[in-house]
Amino acid sequence: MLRRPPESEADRAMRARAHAIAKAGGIEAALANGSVAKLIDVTLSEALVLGLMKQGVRKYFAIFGHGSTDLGNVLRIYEEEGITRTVNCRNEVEMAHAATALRWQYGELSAVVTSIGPGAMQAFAGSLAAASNGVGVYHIYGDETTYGEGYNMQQVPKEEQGAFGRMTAVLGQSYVLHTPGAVRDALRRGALCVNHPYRAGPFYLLLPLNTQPARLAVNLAALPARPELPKLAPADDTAIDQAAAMIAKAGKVAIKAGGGTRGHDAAVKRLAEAAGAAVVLSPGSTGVLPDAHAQNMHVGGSKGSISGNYAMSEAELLIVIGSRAVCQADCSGIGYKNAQGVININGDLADATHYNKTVALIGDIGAVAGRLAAKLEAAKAGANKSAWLKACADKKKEWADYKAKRYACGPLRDDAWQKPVLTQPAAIKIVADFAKSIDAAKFFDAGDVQANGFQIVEDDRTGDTFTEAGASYMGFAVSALLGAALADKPRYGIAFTGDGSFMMNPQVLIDAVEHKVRGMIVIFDNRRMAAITGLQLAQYQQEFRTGDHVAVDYVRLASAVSGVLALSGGDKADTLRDALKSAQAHDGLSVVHVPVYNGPDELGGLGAWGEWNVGNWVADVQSAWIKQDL
Ligand SMILES: Cc1ncc(C[n+]2csc(CCOP(=O)(O)OP(=O)(O)O)c2C)c(N)n1
Ligand SMILES: [Mg+2]
Repeated sequence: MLRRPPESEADRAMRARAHAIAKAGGIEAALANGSVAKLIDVTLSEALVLGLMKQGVRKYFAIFGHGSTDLGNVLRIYEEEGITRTVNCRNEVEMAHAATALRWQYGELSAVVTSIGPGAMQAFAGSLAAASNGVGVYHIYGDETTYGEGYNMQQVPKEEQGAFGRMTAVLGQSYVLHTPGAVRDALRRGALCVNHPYRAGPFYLLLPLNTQPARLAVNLAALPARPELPKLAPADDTAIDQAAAMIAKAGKVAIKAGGGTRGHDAAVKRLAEAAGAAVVLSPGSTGVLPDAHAQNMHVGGSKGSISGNYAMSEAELLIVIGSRAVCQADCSGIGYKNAQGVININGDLADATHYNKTVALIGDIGAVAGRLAAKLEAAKAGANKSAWLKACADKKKEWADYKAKRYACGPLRDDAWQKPVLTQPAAIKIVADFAKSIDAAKFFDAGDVQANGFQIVEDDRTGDTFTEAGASYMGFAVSALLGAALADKPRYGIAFTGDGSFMMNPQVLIDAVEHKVRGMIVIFDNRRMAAITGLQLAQYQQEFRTGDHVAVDYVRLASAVSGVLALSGGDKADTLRDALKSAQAHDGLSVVHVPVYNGPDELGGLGAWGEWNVGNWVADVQSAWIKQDL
């Protein structure tokens, strides 16, 4: 057995502090019982860990390097004393996604720790998913020394200060801890950024190699706690009355429920019913209104659905809730061809005023929608919308029939597989139904898997599907499973991924086993990046470099990792269902490989129902956009 070397005096003092905090049950309690002094002399690394703890951050995803050894030493001692947890990962993009998922799915705030340079750069790339979906996460990167004694290996090789600080500040908010005493200010800014009520995102703390071990005086009582923010809503009823009158007058009203409506299920339902509005979901808001609710028109947008896109294009009045008008969710700005006006509920001024002809109801969705719904209920404002809702219901039926026909389609002969295999929609439907039957969370990776996925899922509440539609980052779904490694109460998750997306982050095979994640990866393998093939064919009638000829045996590949159970889903619905059951019974990570069809048969896909401002569609979309007044 390795004998531990004797601990330095500084480490002993750190351990004693960590021990006292653990014993008391937190920093505040340790201060109250006097076991830890209010004014302490600590390193910047420890001050940071203490400051984050004061904001409730005790969980870390890390790949250490020479850029973070000092912080790593603090995390080791604090973990040995039982107050922080660190999981080591195999890829920084993957761990950034895991931290994003931990916050998104479980509401638990964590920090990502990297070395300087490439590790930081990779985590930074991964943080696009947090930025795009409004998810607060701390990112802590090693950074160049402040003395300029010579280039630090892996820094940006320029005679310029703070390159990483500037880069990260473009994507989120950033603070270079050039001065150790600035840690208090950095953490105050960070707290607001990662806990922002409607525009949260990544906050980057850059830790120069030489300031990490620098000592400073810290007042523990003055380290900023997590901000408690009241819900905001308009101070008077002027705009709400105006909105209520517009809704009462209009015959055809649609609600576009964006990602911001997640968790506001009750408010959306009440407002929709009071307004007599058809509700169109975004990829990221499925479940906000139960799937079977008569007013739920499913997703709308560039991919969209028959019913969702019908409601978008026919509505005379648009109520936007919690949406930042993402092009694809919004048909590149031309989704609302008949809308004469907009009511926009959002906390963010810019998002709330994105469209012209808008009555902006600024504030918390629950608070604002509740006040508006009360007015509409009193005025019976939904009473004149029955013809509209009937027309929408017919379209919903059309969409349901259209989908049912595709689910019923049996295996189709595929060129790459040289045999009949399941279609991707049929296979995804089977896995989505299975997820529902075992109450598993669903994560969707990019590509056709994602687009088919949000067209297929039939959720009844927020929180059953996590589709990273903000950045559509290939590899997100499988990496997101790792969030469960640090969750207080992990939920079984199923990652739906394509062959392309899976190979972006296969590291999760190892990390999930190491950190005891229970969950499943289903690989829908069409032997290509089919979403892009599809776009190329739709636009230019030719495929170009979106597939290869290398056959990969994913079952063998995944089986090579001890602890992973890998199975073939076969080529039929029954074999897939059996494989899912066996996979779920495994106490750990399992992988199910499903060959899926790619080709021209129209029953092999779910279609696209909106417009998109890309490729050779640009001229048409832009000429429509310039003519409309919204
Ligand atoms: C990291 C990353 N690189 C590139 C893209 C662009 N992109 C979107 S979908 C896609 C193909 C996805 O292929 P696959 O995962 O096999 O799913 P399929 O469409 O075949 O079902 C690509 C290349 C992306 N979203 N993310
Ligand atoms: Mg593929």
